Amino acid sequence: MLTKKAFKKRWKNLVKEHEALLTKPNKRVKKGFNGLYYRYKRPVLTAAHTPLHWRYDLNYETNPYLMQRIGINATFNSGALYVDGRYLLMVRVEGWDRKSFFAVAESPNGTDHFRFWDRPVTLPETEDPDTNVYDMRLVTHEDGWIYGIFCAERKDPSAPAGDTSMATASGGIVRTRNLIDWERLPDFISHHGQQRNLVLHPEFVDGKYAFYTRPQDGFIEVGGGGGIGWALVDDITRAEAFEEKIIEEKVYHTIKELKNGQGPAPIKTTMGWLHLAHGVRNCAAGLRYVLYLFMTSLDDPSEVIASPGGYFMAPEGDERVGDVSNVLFSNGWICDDKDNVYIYYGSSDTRMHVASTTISRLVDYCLNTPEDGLRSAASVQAINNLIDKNL
Ligand code: BGC
Ligand code: BMA
Repeated sequence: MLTKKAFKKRWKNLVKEHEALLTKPNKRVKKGFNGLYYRYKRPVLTAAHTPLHWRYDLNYETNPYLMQRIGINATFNSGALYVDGRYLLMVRVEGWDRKSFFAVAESPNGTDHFRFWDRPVTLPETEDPDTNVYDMRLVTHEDGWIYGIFCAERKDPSAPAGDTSMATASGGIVRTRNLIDWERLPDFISHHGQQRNLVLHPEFVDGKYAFYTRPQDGFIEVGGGGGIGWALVDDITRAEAFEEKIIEEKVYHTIKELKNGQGPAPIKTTMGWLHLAHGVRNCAAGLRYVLYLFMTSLDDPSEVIASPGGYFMAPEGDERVGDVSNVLFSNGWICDDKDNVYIYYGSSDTRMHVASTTISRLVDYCLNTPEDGLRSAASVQAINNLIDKNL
């Protein structure tokens, strides 16, 4: 065991290293800029950013080796909210024990100096306790509440004895005024199977709460139909979708061939609602997750009015590797009061990044990127159209 002096010295070093990490400035990467968005040099959050007092017992008597008692494995897939000039992330934090939970991290500028609040979120449970919770979308609704919509995962009660992996995914709902005290509402009831990637639309539609859904036949497989759905709900304290209409389908031989899901809640622009989503395809190396955009109508947010073809962001460089490699996933973005957009995305279920852009760039991208023609010949045609304009 350490001497008291060595204990103190080791602690001082840990704090120093941690502080150095938390205060490192981040820079946009200008090299290779594609006109759409800037990536940043460093991830905004990693497991190492979590507070030392979540992981170490600081008492010499009970932890004479100054060992980590609790380990954090990853920080990823964060919801995001802009409140009074503060950039808040609702981070999916995963421990060494594979359980995810939520914790708020705050930055003064959106791109660096993210720091976790002192305690993770104490999320109330329903009578049917969640095994695992993840991917919270934060939405300030026009009803005045801040909602957190997340995936609540439980062991499938119909799993045969010995099957320790069959699970169910449902839409969990909490609400708060201060991001500290949370009220848990009953899980979203869907008559179309399991739900992952449930998202609340920020405004009432025809006087009702509107949800983007993602009905799926099984825990992983979306199965029949499939895509991003739309459901109206009378009472959010007993949210039940009697009808889910698919507004944004999965499509053969595209970036969303296997499944897709709404990312964060859409952003309202003068040209329509801007949506960020993820698309998944299956290949020999496993599932590949990329991010894409689309727009819906201001009059009817369930009507798609722009579908730029292909992906908007795909895993690059170090982002490609992690616990679940080849994954970019986003459930949070922030539009500040100057129309700057910060897209927060997790890479490979391991760490959090930011990309910055503006509303006008995103709208231009959506309205002027050719749609996916769905065949190789159509892709060549789209390139030839551009060449004809240019030459
Ligand atoms: C994991 C999620 C994943 C889901 C489907 C869950 O157990 O926690 O990250 O999206 O399985 O693969
Ligand atoms: C999904 C999500 C994410 C995750 C992804 C890849 O289904 O809900 O949490 O990033 O799988 O594992």
